[in-house]
Amino acid sequence: MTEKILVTGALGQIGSELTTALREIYGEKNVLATDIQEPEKANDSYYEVLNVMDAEQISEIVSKHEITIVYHLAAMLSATAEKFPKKGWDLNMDSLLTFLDLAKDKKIKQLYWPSSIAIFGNDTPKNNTEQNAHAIPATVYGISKRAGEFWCNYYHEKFGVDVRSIRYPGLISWKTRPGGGTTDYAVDIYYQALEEGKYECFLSENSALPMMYMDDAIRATIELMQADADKLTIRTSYNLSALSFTPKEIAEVIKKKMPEFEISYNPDFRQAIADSWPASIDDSVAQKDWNWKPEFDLEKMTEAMLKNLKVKLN
Ligand code: AKB
Repeated sequence: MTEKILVTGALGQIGSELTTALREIYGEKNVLATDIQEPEKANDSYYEVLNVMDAEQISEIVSKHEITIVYHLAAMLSATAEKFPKKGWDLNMDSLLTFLDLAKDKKIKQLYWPSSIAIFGNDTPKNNTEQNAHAIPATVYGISKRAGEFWCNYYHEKFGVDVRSIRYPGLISWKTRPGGGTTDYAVDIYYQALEEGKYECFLSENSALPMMYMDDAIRATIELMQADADKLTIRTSYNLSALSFTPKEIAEVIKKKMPEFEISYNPDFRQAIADSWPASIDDSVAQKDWNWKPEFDLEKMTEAMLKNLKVKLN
């Protein structure tokens, strides 16, 4: 049977690229893109406007399109959720529970939901943070992702729901810009390097954070969803690692390609968020369970970002 897939947040940073990748595998008309924005902004022939806070609408769309698999990406990220805590919590949590209930009631057979390195907190060991490291999140976003992980595990254990999840690090991509995250600087820096020749960073020069190029993240997501269920030992969310760098280190690699590029530092409220997150992640469980392996290092990613953005911005 051909799968019918629903992607929420399909116009977002991950959603736009994941939708394209899924359509290459399952076919154009088997992957429904949904987002809160109006269709004219979507420019997509298989698209529905969907407010993920509306459980009834979700249920209607799932039955109308005979959806079997959902990638539920719509969420409020760390920096925005600190400004709108209650809204962030409601959006990130209520919508997840709606999809978990649909899976429990066998209306869909598989669910993907992204978690984040934000589940870790100030007391978590910073380097090579392990899968089950002590985790008291310091942000609303982190609290919602940690609680969501527990809900996923609970629905799996209690009702046999096939829900799978990855704790994404900061994701770096050139097709669609991120919005409202703390790791967004590592995308902005490439745009500003090409547009202005300089960048003022909202984090301090030595703030090391785990990061990943989008191509790796998309491949990881699809590989996890296609992995044998009996190989998976984690139903909260998998640690995933690719890169770890500081603003100073990424700036140095950009400078190798653009010697005139300059960076300055003016940390804001996002510094405290970054300080509460790990600097690097141990993903040995993902490697063991579903053979995860990243392909992009900082040099290779910088080359791809500058090359593609140059074309896009011209
Ligand atoms: C954010 O910065 O909020 C996200 C994340 C690490 O989950 N990119």
